[in-house]
Order: sequence, then structure tokens, then C-alpha cells
Amino acid sequence: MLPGSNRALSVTLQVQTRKEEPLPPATSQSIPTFYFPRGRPQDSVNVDAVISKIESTFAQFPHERATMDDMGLVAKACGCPLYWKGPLFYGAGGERTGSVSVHKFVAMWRKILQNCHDDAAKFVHLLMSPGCNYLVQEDLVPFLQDVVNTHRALSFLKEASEFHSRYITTVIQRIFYTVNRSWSGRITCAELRRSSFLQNVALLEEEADINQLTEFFSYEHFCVIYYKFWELDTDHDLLIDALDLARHNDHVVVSGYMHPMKNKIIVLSFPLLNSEEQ
Ligand SMILES: [Ca+2]
Repeated sequence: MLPGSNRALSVTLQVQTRKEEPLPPATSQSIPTFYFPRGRPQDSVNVDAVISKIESTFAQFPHERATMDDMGLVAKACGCPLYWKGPLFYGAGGERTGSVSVHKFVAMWRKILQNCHDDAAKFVHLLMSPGCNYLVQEDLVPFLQDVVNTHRALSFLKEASEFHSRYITTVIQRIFYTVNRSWSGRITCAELRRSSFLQNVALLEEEADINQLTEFFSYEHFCVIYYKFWELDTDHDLLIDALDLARHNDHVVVSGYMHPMKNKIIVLSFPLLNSEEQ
């Protein structure tokens, strides 16, 4: 054995022994929660008082069941902006039966109050498909269909139901273009929270002229967008393809801008000169 090897072995064993001593566990109690995907819980929400107000509201309705027409009162009892009434009705399953019972609605809203702590989380959970934590485009249809059906500024659309889906589709595209900054096709609570969408939803109640809501809901903006689409869609099949653009404006969009195999447009930002400039 080499000189001093006994001591070296002893030191090594001590070091190994020390290494095996367990570190004190980092308890979750010592790290404050800093991530609240469903909003930061607030102590001030008195769930029982809110539920009591909702029950009083339902007591006014026949058999304590609310139809879609009743949901404005229910939304107010929930402390929500008026145009949350569509999502509230849909979230409680009202679309399937045409009305919603007080028991079903209270169970749904109590669960939302207990699990969702801000408006973004509540709105997403009312409209999302089961098992999801985000909204896809179709999820917004019940909300927007109710806006079309009941906002006074859109009452003239009652006679033109074929434009309902075109207005709704356009508004959904505007919402996703602005709110879904990740371009994932899925609006999360965080993306909704960072956007001005819910403030605009609240303004639908206060603003009689929907054209003032230029970010998403303006009917005038829809007309401009739809008119331009119609102009580009030269065969009016509601699809803009390469042939439409090739035909548009005296063939000013040259074929070099199109994908030779897929018949798709690669570049759309082509300057369209008016006749005076030409
Ligand atoms: Ca077309």
C-alpha cells in the first residue's frame, strides 16, 4: 500500500459519506405561487352572494328556466357585461334544450367562479370545448350569433340571414388576427388577457353605434373587407384563388407571383395602380 493511502482512503470515504447526506427538501410552501393561468384568486369574491342573486333572477322565469331572451338579466346577476349572455347560455348547455334550469346554471357558474379568477379565464371556459384550455374559431360562433341577433345596430340583418355567417366569419378572422398573436389557431387565456377583446365586448353594451367599435365589430369595416373580397373573388365562389387574382384588374397580378404547382398565391402585396396614376 502506498504511503498515506490509508488517510486518503479515509478522506475519500468521508467525502463520499458527506455527498450522500440528503439535502433539505425544497418545499412548495417556501416558493410563493407566481403562475396563475386561470387568473389570480381574489379573496373578495363572495360566491354564495353571487349565487343567491342568480337564484333570485331565475325565480322570475317560468319553472325557473331561462331562455336565451332571459339571459341578459342572468348576465347582469352574474356581474358580467350584457353580451356575455350568449356564452353564458351556451356554457350552461342552453343551446341543446332551448332553456337552462336554475340548478344547471348555478352548478356551471359556481364551478367557473371557483376555478377561473378573471374575465379572460371565465370567457374561455364558457365557450371552449371540453378538455381544451383555448378557443378555436368555431367556439366564437355562439357569442357572435347572439350579437347579430340582438344588437340594435345590426337589427337590419334580420332580413338578410345570408350575411350573418359572412359578418361572423369576418369578425372571427379579425379577432384571431389581432388576439391570437402566436398564430396557433388557438386563443389561450393568456392571449385573451393581453388583448383588448373583452373590453370591446363590454363596449357592445354601451355603444349603440357598432361602427364605432372599429377594432372587431364595426359593420362598416365588414362591408369594406367583404366588398374587397367580392371584387377579388371574380367568379364569386367565395374563394380567392390564383385564377381570381390573375383575372383581377386587367391581369395586373402576373403569373410569376403564383406557385406553379399548387395554383396558390405566394405574394399578395402587389401595388394596384389606379387609372389616374397609370
Ligand atoms: Ca373565386
